[in-house]
Amino acid sequence: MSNPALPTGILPILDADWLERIAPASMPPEAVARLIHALAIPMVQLRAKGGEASARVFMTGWLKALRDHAPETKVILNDRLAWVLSLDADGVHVGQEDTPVETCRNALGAGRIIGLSTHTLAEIRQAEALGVDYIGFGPIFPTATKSDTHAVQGVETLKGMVEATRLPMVAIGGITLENLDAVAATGAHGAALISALWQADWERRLSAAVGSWRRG
Ligand code: TZP
Ligand code: MG
Repeated sequence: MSNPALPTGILPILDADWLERIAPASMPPEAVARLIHALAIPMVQLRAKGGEASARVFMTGWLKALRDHAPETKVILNDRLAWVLSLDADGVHVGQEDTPVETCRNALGAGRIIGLSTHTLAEIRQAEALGVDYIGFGPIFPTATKSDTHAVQGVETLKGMVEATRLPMVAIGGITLENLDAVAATGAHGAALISALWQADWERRLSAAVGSWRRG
């Protein structure tokens, strides 16, 4: 069952590989979760592509910090369907090659959120038929954070896709504080960011992103 009223806006992705690479000592999960709460960020995604054990430690730790300090924020796990249930997260985000949406919906029921990555209008039409709650669309700009991305879409294509569907659309890929206004201007419901947020000055970056999205 899709939910067109799903709150999105800035969708921070806490990505294990990226966080390990930059490892800002000043980024304790509790402090990050408190700022997410203060900024009333509605949804966060946890993404850990590595081995089972380290991915589970990453997701468990972040989920606990968010539950303790940002209890209203929905927490979505990238791809790890089984852990959504065992860790009691709010939903799952899957790619085209991940666990099928039908399997996710059967496991999670109507009460939890399912997001699906899309890259073409055909995939968006499929997502509509599958009853996902929101779709990701991208990469909007070149990104170095994910290597196996599709061709860059650009904001004009994004705008066309936003206009073509009623599904909430979250833009992703290469989104920065500098190009965020152009993304907001397309009418997209949200923007997911990794590398532009999680830097040494993450507090300033996260606040600025939320502020500029809400003004835009
Ligand atoms: N999916 C498409 S692009 C991307 C993902 C996970 C990476 C986004 O990272 P960044 O650093 O915001 O470009
Ligand atoms: Mg995936």
